[in-house]
Amino acid sequence: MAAAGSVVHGMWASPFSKRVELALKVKGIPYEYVEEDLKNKRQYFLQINPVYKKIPVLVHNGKPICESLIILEYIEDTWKNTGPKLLPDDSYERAQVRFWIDFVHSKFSDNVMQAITKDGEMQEKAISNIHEQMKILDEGLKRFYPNGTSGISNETLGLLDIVGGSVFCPFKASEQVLGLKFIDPEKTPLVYSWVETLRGLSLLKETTPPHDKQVQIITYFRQISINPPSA
Ligand SMILES: N[C@@H](CCC(=O)N[C@@H](CS)C(=O)NCC(=O)O)C(=O)O
Repeated sequence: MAAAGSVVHGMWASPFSKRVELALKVKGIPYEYVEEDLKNKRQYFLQINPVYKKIPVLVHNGKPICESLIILEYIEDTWKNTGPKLLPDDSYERAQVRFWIDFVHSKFSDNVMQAITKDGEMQEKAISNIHEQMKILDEGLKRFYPNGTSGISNETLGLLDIVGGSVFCPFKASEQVLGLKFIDPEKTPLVYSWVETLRGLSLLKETTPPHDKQVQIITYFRQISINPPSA
């Protein structure tokens, strides 16, 4: 018989697995966490995500669900009446939230990785993309926070906050390693105050990877990408 309960298979530095943990915590769903070794994937892990072979995977009552955004929707569907609602009731509003979730999910992580692992023109392009997308997001967020972000709390976090928090709360580590500012209080004040509010919440503190450990891994990635060890 399949094991009852929820198991998150993740990796400590991954915003994709952190957002799944955060959603379960917001809902108050107990779960077990299993750290996967992505350099040496075990047979069981390949069985639960045979298509993409990536974390996160949520195994609920023995059944695997893959891809972070699909897992978040599954959590909201499965525990609709448990804890706070993560999506609005109105279908048009839900579509708007999903649109900006997709934007945050798809526009930043790859560019930050490029900024960390490249130099010269490629790095400049990635940094300029990040600044451009931040401005677009700043405009987009006005719909959700017309009166500012001070009302956000552990109890009112929605899916957009969960995805935004997982992507942007760890940004300080990349900013420190690269000596840059990605989230500028003057150029994108709403994104800045959103992320600062999220950073102040205990649930985000619990699910954001430790700053020093992130600085270490980002510095390492940058070093091996810019100056690969000679064979
Ligand atoms: N689209 C996926 C992305 C997940 C992802 O990129 N996971 C990375 C870790 S951050 C991974 O498992 N990489 C292992 C590999 O590519 O072999 C999601 O949203 O869940």
